[in-house]
Amino acid sequence: MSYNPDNVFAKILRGDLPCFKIYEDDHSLAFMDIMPQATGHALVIPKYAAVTLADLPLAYAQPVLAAVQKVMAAQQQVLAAKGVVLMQLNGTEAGQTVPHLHFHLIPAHLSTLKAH
Ligand code: DGP
Repeated sequence: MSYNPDNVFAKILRGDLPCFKIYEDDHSLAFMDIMPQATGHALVIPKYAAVTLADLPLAYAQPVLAAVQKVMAAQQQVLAAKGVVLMQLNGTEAGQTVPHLHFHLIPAHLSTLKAH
């Protein structure tokens, strides 16, 4: 699938749409998910026009994963999350709704774990 620069995350990266930003560096942006699956559900996205993980050059994967690690550590510290679910959907058939690569970081609180 070719990259559509009108997708919502591209607009957030350009500053055309607001977000609740929690982390940013030269390669990545992290912000709160607008439809959280648990308290503290965050998204990490690369500042690279990739639709799926397959579109991300490996040179960009390393700094983006570093951002994922930082946000995950913050969730565990600030939210006292017992664990964090990392989810990443590739393609509409997989349930991907926003066509810009993103990682879901979903804190697993004790109450969330009990519900499963
Ligand atoms: P996925 O199904 O993996 O493509 O998940 C897309 C996620 O993006 C979904 O959990 C809701 C979130 N989302 C969609 N639009 C916006 C938006 O405009 N702002 C924020 N913060 N999150 C959004």
